[in-house]
Amino acid sequence: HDEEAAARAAAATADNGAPTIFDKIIAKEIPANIVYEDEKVLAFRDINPQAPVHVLVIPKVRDGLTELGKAEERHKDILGELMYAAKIVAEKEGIADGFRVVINSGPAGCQSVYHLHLHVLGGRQMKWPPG
Ligand code: D5M
Repeated sequence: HDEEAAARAAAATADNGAPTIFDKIIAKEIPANIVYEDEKVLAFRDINPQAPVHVLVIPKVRDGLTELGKAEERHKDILGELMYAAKIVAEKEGIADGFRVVINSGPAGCQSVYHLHLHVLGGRQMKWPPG
C-alpha cells in the first residue's frame, strides 16, 4: 500500500536524536561546499539542489534542536542567528532581492535530516504554494 510505504518511510527518517550526516560536515569528516561560516552557524550547498542556489544553514551545535517542532525557549537566540545567516547567504549568492527560506519539520513536513536546517533557495522564480 502507498500509505503503508509512506508511513514506513516517515518512521525511518523520524527524529531519534542520533547524530546526523551534518555532524560529520561540521567536524569536516566529510566534504561540503561551504558558502558561509561563523562561530555559531555553517552554510553549505545542498547535495540535491532544487534551485540554481540551494544552501543549507545549520547550527554548529545542535543542542537538541533536531526539528523546529521541538524548539525550546533556549533556542531562540540560535534561531535568530540562523535566520540572519540566511540573509547573509542570500547576499553572498546574489539573490537578496528575491529568495525563499524553508524549514521542513517532522515526517509530515518532509524532513529527512534531524539537525535543524534552513533551506535558502533562489536563482529562479519561486512558485506558490510549495508541494
Ligand atoms: O533536507 C535535508 C537536505 O539535506 C536535503 O535537501 C539533502 C541535503 N543533504 C543530505 N546530505 C547532504 C550532504 N552530505 N551534503 C549536502 N546536503 C546534504 P530536509 O529538509 O531534512 O528534507
